[in-house]
Amino acid sequence: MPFRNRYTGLIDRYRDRLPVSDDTRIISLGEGNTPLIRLHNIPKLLGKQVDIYVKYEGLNPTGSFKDRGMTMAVTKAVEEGSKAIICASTGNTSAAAAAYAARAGITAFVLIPDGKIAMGKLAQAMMYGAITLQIKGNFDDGMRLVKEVAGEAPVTIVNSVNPYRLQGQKTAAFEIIEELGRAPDYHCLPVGNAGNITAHWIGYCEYSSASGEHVTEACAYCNGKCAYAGGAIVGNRPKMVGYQAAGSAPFLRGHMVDHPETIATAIRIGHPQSWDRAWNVMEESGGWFAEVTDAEILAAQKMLTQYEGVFCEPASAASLAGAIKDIQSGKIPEGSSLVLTLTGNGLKDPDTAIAQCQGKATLLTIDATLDQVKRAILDNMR
Ligand code: AN7
Repeated sequence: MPFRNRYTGLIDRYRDRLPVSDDTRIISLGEGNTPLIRLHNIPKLLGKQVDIYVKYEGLNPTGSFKDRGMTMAVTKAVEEGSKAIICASTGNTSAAAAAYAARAGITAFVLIPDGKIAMGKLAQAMMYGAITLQIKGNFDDGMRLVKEVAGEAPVTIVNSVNPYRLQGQKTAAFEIIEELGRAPDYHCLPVGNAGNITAHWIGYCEYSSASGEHVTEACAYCNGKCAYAGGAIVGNRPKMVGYQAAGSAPFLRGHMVDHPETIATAIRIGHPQSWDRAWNVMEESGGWFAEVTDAEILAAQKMLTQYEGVFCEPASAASLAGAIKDIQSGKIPEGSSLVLTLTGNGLKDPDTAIAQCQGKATLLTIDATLDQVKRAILDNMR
């Protein structure tokens, strides 16, 4: 007898809205179904009446939202007979590709910028057994090479230019609507290649529309076959807000950026792959792009851990950093509901976290004596 109530991943859960058949062998690690946590303390600190939820995507199997897209991309690659996948990555895509390839029994090749990915992500790619190519270049160089080599070698690209990636990632929007009962007023995400913001918009549009035809230009991938695509919008849709790191902000500059820099290495991307689609998302949803500095990103990351007990990686904190600015300026008015996607787990980047806390009062080195432990307690009660 099968165990009937087991959660078996997002493809199984949203099978009717994804491009799979009953015969498809699903490659899953139980991704999706991540917590939507209501913030209690930060809205009070801001002194604003806003209802903020964080979608903690760092609790996916490899620690980021990439698993949603990768379960679909690898499932379809295997179905189509592929024996190897390839991606360029700032770290999280490579971790997910490596894990799902291992699960499927195929080879993963990953191109990562030498020295510019967080330690946890490098450990993942290596442990899962991906052939890891560190290139003397950035993500954008890697992406160009991946596209070129895919024409000359038997490998399937699993970057978000692969249409199945966004199909998997759209399911985060489904989960949010199901949990809240409707879409939030604003949905804020960090933006690198802009695949995820596009995928969320596809998800919101599909869910909010009646049956019929294709509703959104951003949803170029479904070819009008979305189960929920339709002309009539029956539910609400959020304004989509995309935050970029100031040193890697092509959407703010209005053109590609050749030498992107930011401490949030996950979004150190100057040539976004979903450029046109993301602009369409903004136009259709009435949302906007904004930028945040590295200092603001780190402050937001610290705030989330210290005041809410939620540890995300720096890139993810861009969504909170940006939302705080837009709430404080009134651009996001009081009375609004917001969902912020926390795209990756804080454990991915221990170096940045430790560097941020080094020398701070919370890290004490003491003798192994009762006296010193007692003093540390009495001196440091909140
Ligand atoms: C934590 O892993 O592009 O705007 O190669 O890892 O959909 O690109 C990572 C992107 C946000 C940006 N937050 O998402 C990669 C990669 C985290 C990320 C993004 C990424 P997109």
